[in-house]
Amino acid sequence: MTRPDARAGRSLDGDWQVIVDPFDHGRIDYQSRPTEEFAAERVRTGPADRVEHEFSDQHTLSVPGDWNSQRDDLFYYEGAVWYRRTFDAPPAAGERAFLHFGGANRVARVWINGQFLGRHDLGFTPFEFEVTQHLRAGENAVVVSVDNRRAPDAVPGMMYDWWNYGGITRSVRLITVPETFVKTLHAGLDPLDPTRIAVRARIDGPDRGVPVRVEIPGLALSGAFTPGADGTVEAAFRVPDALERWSPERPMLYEVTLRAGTDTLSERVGFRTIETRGGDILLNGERVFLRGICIHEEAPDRPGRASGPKDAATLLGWAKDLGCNFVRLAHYPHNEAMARAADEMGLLVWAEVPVYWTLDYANPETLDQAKGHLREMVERDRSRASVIIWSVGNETGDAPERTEFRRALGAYAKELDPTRLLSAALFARQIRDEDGTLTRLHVDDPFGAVADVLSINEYVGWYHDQPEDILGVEVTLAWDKPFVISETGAGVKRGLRGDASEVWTEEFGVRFYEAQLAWAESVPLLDGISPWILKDFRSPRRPLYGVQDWYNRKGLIDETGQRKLVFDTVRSFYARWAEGGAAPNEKRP
Ligand code: GCB
Repeated sequence: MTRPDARAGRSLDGDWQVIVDPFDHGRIDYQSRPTEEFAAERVRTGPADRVEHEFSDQHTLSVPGDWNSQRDDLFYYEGAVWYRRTFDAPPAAGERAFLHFGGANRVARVWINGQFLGRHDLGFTPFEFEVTQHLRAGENAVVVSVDNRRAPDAVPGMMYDWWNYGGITRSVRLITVPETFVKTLHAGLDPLDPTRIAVRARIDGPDRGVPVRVEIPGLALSGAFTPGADGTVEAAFRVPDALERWSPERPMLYEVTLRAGTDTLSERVGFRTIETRGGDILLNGERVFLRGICIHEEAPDRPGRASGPKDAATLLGWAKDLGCNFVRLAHYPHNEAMARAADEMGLLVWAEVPVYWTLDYANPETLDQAKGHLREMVERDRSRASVIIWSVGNETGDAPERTEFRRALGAYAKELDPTRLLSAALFARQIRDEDGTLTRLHVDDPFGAVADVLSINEYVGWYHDQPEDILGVEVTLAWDKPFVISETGAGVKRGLRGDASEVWTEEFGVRFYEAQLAWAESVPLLDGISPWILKDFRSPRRPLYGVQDWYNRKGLIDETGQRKLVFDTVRSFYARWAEGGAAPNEKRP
């Protein structure tokens, strides 16, 4: 549903009682038969009661939040945890109630008052259940089991470079709406005819055919429209001269309001166009260079997952300080507040699904799961002017079944939303001369044929070669399309000072970025760059004692929020590119 945060109802954030369940005892009995043992919420009623588990206020976890950062004994935990909380919400006549989860990683099963509502298998997108019929006067109880075990056929799969944070990681709300209500509301410029504003909505409930009013007061637009039999509203307005298009420099947003019967829902929407022409990315018809930074969904001021508007404002505020007009939200859909904040603050966004490294690419069910991620992310964020790129993968390689997988996903992205650009973070082919010197990066991953933007992750000077070896390296592309460096970076331990030849030192980092960005400046084909990464982040692949300690150290900022010297290195290049028009793509005619 659109704008769960703006709906009447109540937050269910806060402390939830929990039972940690490493052997799935709550779901499977000792003979491996299904049971609803924990969902039944048994409590000890007296000294003779032989129940062997119970929810209690002495054992709680905070929601939203991952469990790994809240309890030392759950730091490495991959398994099931059962959550429970109660609330009073008497059912009201003429109202409907929904239980909305912003996200839970990964498989969530939900019960209310002992009734199973359903499950959701995707760790980074919202889901909800209608509970109108299940609410009762007095106390109601919600039980959720969340299981973050990795699975070979899941998306993401078994191997990735970020922490597998488990839990109800995003906010939970009990939402109340009138019987007939505006379930979804999306608006933007009509991609086929940008002289028109298109508004699409879905009315749900017994009166879904009722005529609705759409209003955009800031543009003095309003009109009455009749939904189709399924409650779909398709409204269009001619773009008035007064419309100010959304851009990073002036992130203008307009209130779009839809009234259906007794329900009213508003969205803040920016209007802009995004397209490519030959090797250029055009925002509102003008060439744009993406001064970017990659971001993981980690909190800026505490360990663990980020969530909500405050974290989003801090993280994106850091990106603004860096001089960015673009952020890559890696490697999965971030919480809803991120793209909303990007809309408000004026940052272009690359949004991605966790199709990463090794997956069971030949398995149709794995593809279905990847499509699910994409569908739920697009459905949630399709009104965000900031979002310009849907990315369907990262470093998956070019084996035929992998390319086929991404092609299918790319086609699906275009079907869901033809208005945005399609990309994926690819590898370039490294061309070397006889003595091994890197001379050229050639981008010809077959996915490039269907992508709108060719993007590569490139770590010359960190995983191989020396930082300066990038200087003079030529880039060639198999297609005349925009070209972006979606990642580059080096590990730096903040505060570790030394010689620029010593890895992990701040000096090495500065050396690395000075070479990378000087080179970037010299590549006229380049349309953008997003270094890896804004902030150090937890990773199970980074155990090096005293240096990494389970953090990937490629952040420009460390895990406590302190900036490394590299922050200023990148910032000074971006300042120059923003001011003087010295961005690489402005050097071509
Ligand atoms: C990559 C991956 C990213 C890693 C990064 C690294 O290419 O896309 O997820 O964290 O490199 O630090 O190696």
